[in-house]
Amino acid sequence: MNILFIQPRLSEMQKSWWKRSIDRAINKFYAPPLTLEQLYAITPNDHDVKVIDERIGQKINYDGNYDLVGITAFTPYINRAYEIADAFRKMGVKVVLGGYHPTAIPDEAKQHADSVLLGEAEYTWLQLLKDVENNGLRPFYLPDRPIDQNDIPPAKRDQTRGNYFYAAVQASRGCPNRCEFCAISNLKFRNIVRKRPVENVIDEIKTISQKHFHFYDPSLTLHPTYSKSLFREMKGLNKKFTCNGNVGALNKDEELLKLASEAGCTRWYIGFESFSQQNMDLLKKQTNRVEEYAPAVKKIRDYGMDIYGLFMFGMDYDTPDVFDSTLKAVNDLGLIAANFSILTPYPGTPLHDRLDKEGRIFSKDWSKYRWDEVVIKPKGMSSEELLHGVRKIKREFYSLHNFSQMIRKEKVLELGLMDIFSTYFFSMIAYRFVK
Ligand code: B12
Repeated sequence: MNILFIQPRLSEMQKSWWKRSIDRAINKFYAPPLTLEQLYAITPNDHDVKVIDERIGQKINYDGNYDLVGITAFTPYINRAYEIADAFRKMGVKVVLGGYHPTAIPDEAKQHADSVLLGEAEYTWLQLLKDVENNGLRPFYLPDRPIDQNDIPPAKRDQTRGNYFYAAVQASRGCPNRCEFCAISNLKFRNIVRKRPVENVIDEIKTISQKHFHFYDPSLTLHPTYSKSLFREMKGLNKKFTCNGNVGALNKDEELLKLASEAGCTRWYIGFESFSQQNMDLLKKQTNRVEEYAPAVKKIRDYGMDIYGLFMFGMDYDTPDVFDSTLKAVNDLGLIAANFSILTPYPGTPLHDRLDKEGRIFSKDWSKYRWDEVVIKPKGMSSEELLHGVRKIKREFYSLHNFSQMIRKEKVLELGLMDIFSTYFFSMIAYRFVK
């Protein structure tokens, strides 16, 4: 069969060409489409596969004689995914939707697709292909067991590698932590951490042509023993990488930090979320305790790595002064890159159910479910205060004045100009001028 896999763009495109160009460049650096590369890899070789990533400006050919179109989408991309799906179906082409949003709300997705594949695809996709060939496509496919990590082939990158400055790899899937807002651990089977054999991951990394890559694992601190053996084997591969991790483990385990650094880790992405322990308790994020933020950051820096801090606003204990106090606290930590988001209740999460019950979700326009729009009524401030407060902290954090202050801080300059450039300036352009 002739199969097309699509990563849609956001439904609201940036209007001016320069904003669109910067958005594309950011995706080329930070967001290689591992989902499509993985779907391509699990498709048997007797099918012809084409991979399209709209986020980097690639165009969909609606006249490509495709027998089957597979579209991936998490929530902010779903409206555009539905638009593409509707267009192909009008032409009589079969469409399958998959990914986080269709998995959370399969009945909604089914209105725009011939079939919805829920959860991980490694087992069900093969069955689905056979069913299409036999004209017996079912409306829904759901795996009956978690995917054995031995059954994950290396991603196929021959169509994508030339387009992205960074590559992406996944060593493990799942997270047991059940943070209230998280769309991973609250889905079936995704609350079980599954680790790919280290040798498989190493073999895959060796095939990557780029020097830099991201680990797309939910967190590489969930099983430190596993991560340590992975990092040990990576030493000498001459790669640079970034990954996600949690404060508690990073603060406790210096051996992990040392091995990560020796393996080529340049930056940990950490979801600090809030400087209020009450908020953290409410979010049920037990992996990070506020009192450990500063020592953890210091230790990571001591081992020559950088930190990208992720923060959210609009939690129940946030009041209008939270923006100023957070800016001060982030600067005291000495972070040079951070993202400030608005709490968003993704479908399928306990946060969504709680706020929905309390009548506090006022928009279910999924295109607004990005980090920069308000869809909830917060408790401690108005929705407008939340929106303007987040815009203000982004502006102030990424101001030249703030940058000149933070660059003087101990250890920051030791990160090297390239790291400072790639973290700080990209984020500044992204958050101050584009988003
Ligand atoms: C990499 C990543 C990104 C990248 C972009 C990746 C991309 N393709 O666009 C970046 C860093 C840009 C990003 C940004 C954001 N992200 Co993000 N991101 C991820 C991450 C870490 C990995 C996703 C991934 O590629 N996994 C690897 C592949 C192989 O797994 P997979 O996608 O699950 O695919 C498998 C199955 O789901 C299935 N499948 C998936 N799609 C399809 C389609 C078909 C047709 C079929 C058959 C099967 C199928 O098959 C695959 C193989 O089994 C996940 C968390 C995680 N670890 O999963 C969050 C995650 C997807 N992100 C999330 C969010 C919320 C965001 C942001 C809105 C966050 C924010 N506040 O800034 C932004 C939005 C970006 C935007 N432009 O608006 C949420 C999504 C929740 C939701 N319901 O939408 C997640 C789940 C994180 C979380 N903890 O909740 N993200």
